[in-house]
Amino acid sequence: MSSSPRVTGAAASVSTQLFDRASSLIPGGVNSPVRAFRSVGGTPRFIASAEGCRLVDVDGNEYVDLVCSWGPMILGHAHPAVVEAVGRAARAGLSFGAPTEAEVELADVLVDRVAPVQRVRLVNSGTEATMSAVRLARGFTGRAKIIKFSGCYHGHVDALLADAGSGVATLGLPTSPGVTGAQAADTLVLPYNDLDAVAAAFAENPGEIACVITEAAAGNMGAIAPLPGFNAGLRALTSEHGALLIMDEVMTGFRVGRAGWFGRENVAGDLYTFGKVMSGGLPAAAFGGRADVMDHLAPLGPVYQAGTLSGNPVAVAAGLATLRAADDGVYAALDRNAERLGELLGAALSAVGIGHRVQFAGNMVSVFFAERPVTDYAAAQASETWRYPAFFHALLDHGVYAPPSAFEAWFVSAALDENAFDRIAAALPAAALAAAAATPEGSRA
Ligand code: HOZ
Repeated sequence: MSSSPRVTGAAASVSTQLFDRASSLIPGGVNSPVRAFRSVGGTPRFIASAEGCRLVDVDGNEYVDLVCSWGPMILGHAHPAVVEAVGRAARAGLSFGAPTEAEVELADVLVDRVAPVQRVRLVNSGTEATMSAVRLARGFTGRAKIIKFSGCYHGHVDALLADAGSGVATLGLPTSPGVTGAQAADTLVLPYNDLDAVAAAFAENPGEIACVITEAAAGNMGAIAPLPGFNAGLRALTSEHGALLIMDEVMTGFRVGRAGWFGRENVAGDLYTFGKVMSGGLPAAAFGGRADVMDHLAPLGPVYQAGTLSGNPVAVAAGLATLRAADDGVYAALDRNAERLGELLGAALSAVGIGHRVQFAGNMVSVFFAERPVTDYAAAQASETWRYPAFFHALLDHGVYAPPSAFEAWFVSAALDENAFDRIAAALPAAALAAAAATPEGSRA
């Protein structure tokens, strides 16, 4: 680590000045709600640059990054091979609205890595991927109803916002105004990790359920891995009832292993959604799956889906370079770094005697202030989330950038080095003490 975080003096920081200005121009001052620090208090840090495992804000403060742009940056920031590929692609033209060779190559890599995926279509965001996959499932089956799980987040798709995780959980919203009753009426929301509830829903809605959509391993209510047999049970129930299983691997895909969560569990979905890592930090995503299902998409079939910037050559170049660099060594480093982070978190919180669970979903990590394992959204909500703001800010003050929400996973990169772990280890005792001293009434301005 080259420098210590600066102690801010009386003058307003540049981040504060920018946030004030942003707040008069952009709702809440941010372009995605979790960034606004609403649930932890304080002012979001405006980032000036990033390299490897470190972020530098506009005031010159340096942080060890444990958010990694919410998952994509498995190689660390500004990886030379990715930056070079992006530069080369940009110099060859930013967008054509016509097919390119590179998007065929990216599709080939995705199909090669995840065995149940036979066809893919590139889109621009994870939201688009899940929205399109659900439309396709409905078009393919001719059924309207869908099952999603409380605390799972599949982007800001109208039909999927009910009881969602991520920012919806962070802000404590049950759903969103603007989603009409009709848009949500066909969404059945069930508790995560509860196969009996899924079986009952199929029994109560015979021949009506088009699909079950699930995060392959939940990461948007904190990290909550599926209990053993849960995903396999979803596979069995959907097959039995003629519904499709959509595995949302936007977060887990190509992060928790070469073949994402599928590679860890070997439970095949009918459709998959991907994003984040597969576009190396640029805006691109994908959905894919069984050829007979995907071939219902226009222009082959009647289910319409399109995008002017889909398969954008610069985003595709970033994704290809990232996936080509993401070899077994990178995945081993990610797992090792997650384990090491978990050990440090556990040791610091144990030392101050607060009830906690350090949980993993592959190499996504979470801290729950809870006495028992957290296996669903109700348990995540029941945890002592009021301890998190103090914990978060103590880490931030010591140069460690954790997610500004108790309901988000922490993401490691393969670029974390000894110096970074030293900083995390040095920051944690104060953070654990701050969490221990927190009260349900206390809040940080
Ligand atoms: N959990 C979110 C994405 N999976 C965080 C990113 C955001 O909403 O800004």
